Amino acid sequence: MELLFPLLLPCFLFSTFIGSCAFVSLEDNSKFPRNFLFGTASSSYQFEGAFLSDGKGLSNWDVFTHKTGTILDGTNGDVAVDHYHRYQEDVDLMKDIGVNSYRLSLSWARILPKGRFGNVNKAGIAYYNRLINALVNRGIEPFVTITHYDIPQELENRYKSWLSSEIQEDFKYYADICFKYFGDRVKYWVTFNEPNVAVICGYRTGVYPPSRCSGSFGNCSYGDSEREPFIAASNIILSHMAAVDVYRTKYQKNQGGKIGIAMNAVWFEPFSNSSEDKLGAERAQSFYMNWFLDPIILGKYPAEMHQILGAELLAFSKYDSEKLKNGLDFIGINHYTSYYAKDCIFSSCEEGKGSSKTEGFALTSAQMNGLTIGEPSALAWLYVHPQGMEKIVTYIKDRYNNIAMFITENGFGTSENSYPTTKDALNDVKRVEYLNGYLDSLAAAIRKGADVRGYFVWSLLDNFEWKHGYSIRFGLHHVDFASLNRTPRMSAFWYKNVIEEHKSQAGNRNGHTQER
Ligand code: PNW
Repeated sequence: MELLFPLLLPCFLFSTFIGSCAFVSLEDNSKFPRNFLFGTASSSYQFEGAFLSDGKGLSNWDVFTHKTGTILDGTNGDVAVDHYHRYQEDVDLMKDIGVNSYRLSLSWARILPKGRFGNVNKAGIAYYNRLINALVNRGIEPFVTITHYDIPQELENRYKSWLSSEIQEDFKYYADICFKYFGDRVKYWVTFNEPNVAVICGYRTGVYPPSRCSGSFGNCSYGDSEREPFIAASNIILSHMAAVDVYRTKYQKNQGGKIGIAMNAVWFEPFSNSSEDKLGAERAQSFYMNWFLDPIILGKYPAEMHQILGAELLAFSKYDSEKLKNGLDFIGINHYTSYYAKDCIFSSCEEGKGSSKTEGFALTSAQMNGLTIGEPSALAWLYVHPQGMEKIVTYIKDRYNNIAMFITENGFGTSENSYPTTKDALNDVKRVEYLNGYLDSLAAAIRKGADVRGYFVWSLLDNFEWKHGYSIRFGLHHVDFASLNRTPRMSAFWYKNVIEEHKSQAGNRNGHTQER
């Protein structure tokens, strides 16, 4: 937190002379804008359970986890943390922490068990109404993701889901229903969670459903790792566009909400100061995050992608490009980790992950030539590098003209095995250090002008962590997976303090603060 002081000083001097500061008034020492959303995040498949209750259809994740060998600890989300039945208790836990927002996702198969080929499941709508009302009644803003990886299996069976342009029609139909039933109370919509991860894991490495990949990219029975990710991505981008179009033309004026997308955002640090590695890091970003954000905001894929992939990229038609521009109201950023990036065009890289044409001929890794970017964690992909938060937010701010941003996820995973007893598991010092460091780094970006309007910790509770099942825990609350009892960890108390501190500082302001 001390880190901020040197950053505040010039602004303070400046404001003394001309009366106000460019970004946030610093008469107070508040680190975040007054109406900042502090929340926790979750997703339907990882939290709800009740996988066949009250008319819900099967999702792609239900089917995938029921196959042997797909999930490392052999578990599935049939029960998960039973949020479906315990949401009221969970809203109480949020209230105890003092959050003013909750990021949740809707299960498409709970609302439309067979996509647009069947009826709306009224019991599914009723469940989300109960949950949304419980939140709103307690002053907690629902921040709703329409799809967080799970889709009706029906769409996979009928036409191979994201590989077919038919899905655009289905997604549009589903999004329309969400706006219609919940839009009177939901003011923040996220169309997709991490489409870049969904596409890479589903169609390049094949470790998520529909388990498609080829060659050295993974071990799948079918797929084409060099082509299919780009087909799936283009259908997701056009589906996003279709949903935004429906929201803007039919609902936004009356309902007054905002709509965006949440990307997995890794900071790629050039491995050396050479211009080749800097360009390599730039390409890594283009092939990972800008791949989706550029078309949605700027109307076209990054130039590097066109140069390297040519026709395989499936460029958008002129009509779609025009429609795509300015296709969101805010950018959701899921940020956890940073990697080094190294050029593989001018220098030779080892064959394998990260260095292929499909990844822009850039090698990305947390460890390079004996250097590690930060402290490792229980997860092979997560390294602690708090500076990355300020850097990625600043990068997005500069590239997309400081469009409104939300940190839709940030969190730290621990392994069940690292704690011998539950008591130890509650004493999550490492998580507190991680979150504290990343939040400080975010505050620095905001002080320098980034328009970030909220921050969500992943996650409120331990939950079903995809490939890792229940062996990796991300919760501010520990969950005993046998009894499903929830117990707050040290990090829950830390977060409560952060929010209280913010409230008292924001409350002490004397009117010089710029409203956001
Ligand atoms: C996110 N990476 O996934 C998801 O949105 C959550 O559902 C998930 O539980 C959470 O993060 C923790 O894993 C990620 O490679 C997938 O940097 C990949 C990465 C980060 C997050």
